[in-house]
Amino acid sequence: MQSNERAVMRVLNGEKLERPPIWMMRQAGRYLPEYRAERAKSPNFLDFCYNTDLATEVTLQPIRRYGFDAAILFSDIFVVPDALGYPVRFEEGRGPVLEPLSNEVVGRLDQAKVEGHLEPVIATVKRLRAELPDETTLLGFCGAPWTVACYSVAGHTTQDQTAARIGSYSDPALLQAFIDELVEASISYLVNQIDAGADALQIFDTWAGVLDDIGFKLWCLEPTRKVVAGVKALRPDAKIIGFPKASSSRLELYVRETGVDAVGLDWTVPAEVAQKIQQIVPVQGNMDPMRLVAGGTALEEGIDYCLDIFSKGPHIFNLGHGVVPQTSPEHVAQMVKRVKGL
Ligand code: 1CP
Repeated sequence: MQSNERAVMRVLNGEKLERPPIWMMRQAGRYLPEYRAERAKSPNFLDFCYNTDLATEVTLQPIRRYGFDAAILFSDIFVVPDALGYPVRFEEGRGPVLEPLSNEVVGRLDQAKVEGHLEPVIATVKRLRAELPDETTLLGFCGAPWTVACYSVAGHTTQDQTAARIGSYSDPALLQAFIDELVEASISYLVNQIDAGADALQIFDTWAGVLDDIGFKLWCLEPTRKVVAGVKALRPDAKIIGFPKASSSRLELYVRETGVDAVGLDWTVPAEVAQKIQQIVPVQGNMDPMRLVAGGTALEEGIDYCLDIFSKGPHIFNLGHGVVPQTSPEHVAQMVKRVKGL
């Protein structure tokens, strides 16, 4: 099968399908018992990401169980700073812990180490393309520079990225220097994913929505535009989905300024905005993941609403953000069936 015949790729090429293809952000993860079993084999989360056997296995699990139309490479946004030599680790029950951003740590980053360090992830992409069903699209990804930088400035997960916003105002030169390193490393990482067999790529900008107007231009639009342009300069046919979370009112600007081929929508994007964007580029989304936790009529209503509002143009069914660990695997099966009209 040609890559452009796969359902998700057809939509990314602008086709409207009778039934939208479906995949789910964070589809490999803790809501699946088979994921937890594999995860237990590697207590260190980054080691888990760099273990080609384990990462291949957990990427395939949701494809086997549900027959999603796309698989997303199992990895994490923090493999890029890790590859640059940025101190990052995962703590049980706490999540990512990074050394706070400083001129000293940025000065120590080394682009020359990136490709070699990420080789196991690229090996996973190759294995996945060989093992996935022919009709399944393989998605690669990276974190958007701003979202990765948010965790670096704060040093850990926060609710509203107060520390990163203050840092962006008090020392923009430091943030810019780090973002520039992330842009360069992300371009090489994404190009290598394409060369290894990824059909398309997604850039996750989970924290785009906390920025003010000036910051959005500097830290979301500009770095994303550079990553997209950098990848496309080397691989002009690469398809890129942008996901600037919580950026409803800036989606049109984002699409125009970054050059992404499609855009992921979170669940707060109103139908009128979503439909307007869908006339410009294919869209992906956007059911609230909490409907998937609740199940029952709330789930059915959410699915039907999405199918209805996006029925006039190219659409990939997805959640508005990642599936959460407390989700019942049975609800996911019900969602896939309903979206597929079974
Ligand atoms: O213990 C575990 O098993 C760790 C949980 C976990 C998982 C399953 C983490 C740690 N990362 C991942 C995988 C992952 N992360 C994938 C691939 C799998 C898939 O989608 O099926 C992807 C695409 C990501 C991307 C990611 N990581 C983002 C962007 C998308 C999003 O969900 O917002 C972000 C912000 C992260 C950071 C991250 N990774 C992990 C944690 C605990 C965190 C912090 C999250 C937070 O701030 O709340």
